[in-house]
Amino acid sequence: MSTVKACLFDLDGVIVDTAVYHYKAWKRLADQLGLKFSEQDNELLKGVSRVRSLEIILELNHVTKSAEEQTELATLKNNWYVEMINQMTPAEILPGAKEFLEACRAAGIKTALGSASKNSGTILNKINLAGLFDAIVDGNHVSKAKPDPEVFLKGAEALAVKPSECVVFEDAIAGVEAAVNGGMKVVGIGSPEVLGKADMVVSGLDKMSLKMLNGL
Ligand code: B16
Ligand code: MG
Repeated sequence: MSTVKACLFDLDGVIVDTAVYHYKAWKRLADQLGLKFSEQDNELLKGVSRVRSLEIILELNHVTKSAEEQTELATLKNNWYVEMINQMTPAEILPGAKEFLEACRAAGIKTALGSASKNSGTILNKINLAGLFDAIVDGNHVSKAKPDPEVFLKGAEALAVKPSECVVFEDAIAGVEAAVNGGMKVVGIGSPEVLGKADMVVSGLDKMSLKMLNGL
């Protein structure tokens, strides 16, 4: 591809593993409501918005709730989740993430966050990484969830680069699809069996180098 001018990063599953906290908070809610919710079910919520996550849990249990109740339940879950992420520290940054962000910036490659989370600001401050992003686009700035490319297109716009000059790093299928739909190259973080639509798949940012961007 032409020279890479920007790297756009998903948050949960790429920079930190907040899925464990999402799971604990959703599980607490499910238990309180007498609903089933397993760690395997939690996989379905990765990269998915808060509202949609609750809908999925209700659907799995064949339960319906009014829009008002859903808002209350999602808020309750988020309060528990925020209590946990407020305790996060830089020790929770996934291996290689900080180093790769620093390498990008040292090479003049711009960096942006592209996350579905409305709590990304809190998380980045707690893990002390906010300063390594030139732009932050998250669930507070978009109206269309991944696989819609909105979050990444807004990131490219904020960095004043073309989509074709961007590489996205994503751990969720919907996120990989969002990048492809936006006309961007994408590196999947996880397993090739799951993230088959990505241009390249690595197990984590510790396995990534700037050199590898040229092969995309
Ligand atoms: P919040 P990402 C996503 O983050 C999580 O993967 C997903 O499980 C969560 O439901 C979503 O953020 C919304 O999070 O409730 O904090 O707004 O992977 O897009 O960085
Ligand atoms: Mg993710």
